[in-house]
Amino acid sequence: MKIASIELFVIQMPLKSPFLTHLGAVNNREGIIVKVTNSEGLSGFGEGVAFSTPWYTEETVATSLHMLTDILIPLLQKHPIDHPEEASHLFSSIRRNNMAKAALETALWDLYAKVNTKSLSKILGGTRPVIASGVVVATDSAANALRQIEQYVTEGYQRIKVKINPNQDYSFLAEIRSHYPELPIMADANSAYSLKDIDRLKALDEFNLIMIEQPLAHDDIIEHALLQKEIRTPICLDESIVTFDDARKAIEFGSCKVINIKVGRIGGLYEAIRIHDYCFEKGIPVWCGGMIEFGISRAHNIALASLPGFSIPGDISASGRFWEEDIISPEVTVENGYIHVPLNSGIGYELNEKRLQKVLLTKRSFTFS
Ligand code: OSB
Ligand code: MG
Repeated sequence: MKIASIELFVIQMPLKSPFLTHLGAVNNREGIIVKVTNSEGLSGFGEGVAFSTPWYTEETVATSLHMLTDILIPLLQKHPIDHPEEASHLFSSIRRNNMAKAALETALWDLYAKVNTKSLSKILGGTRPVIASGVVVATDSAANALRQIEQYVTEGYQRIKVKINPNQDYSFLAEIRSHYPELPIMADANSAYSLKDIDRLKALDEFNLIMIEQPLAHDDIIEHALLQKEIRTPICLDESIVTFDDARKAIEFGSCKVINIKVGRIGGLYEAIRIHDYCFEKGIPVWCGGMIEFGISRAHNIALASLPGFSIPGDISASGRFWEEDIISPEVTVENGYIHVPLNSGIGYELNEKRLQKVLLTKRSFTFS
């Protein structure tokens, strides 16, 4: 992989409607698009999924830019690599900053797939021609949630995830269930509860949720294991799983029965495959999480979700779920609840240069000798 240049594009786009959790609202999405070009003029793309502020993890767009500019790209300039897996090993000398690492690592995977004229799905070991699509409803009233659910069910989404917290759980879910007794529904708490809330969480068992995502602290594995013994609803961990070893320990302790894999949160596709393979062996279902992302990260998620262990519909919705116009061409679409896994080289979507220019805030370039 003879790299000739790397470009970073910081972009910003308004969401069609606010994304509300108990941690705050996302109205505008800032992100980083990474373009790695080799000596033959082929380009691979990655996306930095950190938010503008550190509400979900400790990283931000600014910390990612710093890590890429001052640490990760210089490291790659000093140590040329032949395979994206080497990038993952190279970056392991740097503590955390997983979203910054993944932004660059995923671009290298796309480039590697393109050099080998194979789809990224094939390169990663994907087996599914289509992936099942789920969608997230993140709003602050049952009335709004019902309106959105009705629309998404009509659009064919196979599974609905709703955001819950102690001010919006039992009666909120009861109202939704009364309208949709059979719909596959799950709830994501983004760490809104503590072990004091055990009875509150136990009461949610009656709604037959597919799972409850990250009820307790963002960095906890121990107390989730205690909670899982008390509730019937399977626990899924999101924020708590930052490395392969976190996944291994969570499964060994019984802290969860399902794992949400987000490429950015765990530092790249190599780690994602390791966690997938381990969970597959242990019979733990995984699904691909979402980060309110633009089309580049969405495309990487589609390739990843084509692996055999991704047996539950992920938070991989259409480009149009969040954006008036995405930065890729064609846009991601959902047909009868499924997204087709592209067969062409790399991520299988082109960057929409015109749209990129329209939403561009700043650009940085790096040349390799
Ligand atoms: O907790 O899964 C989460 C979005 C941003 C940050 C955290 C989470 C989410 C989502 C996924 O719920 C939204 C999506 O991209 O579809
Ligand atoms: Mg989550």
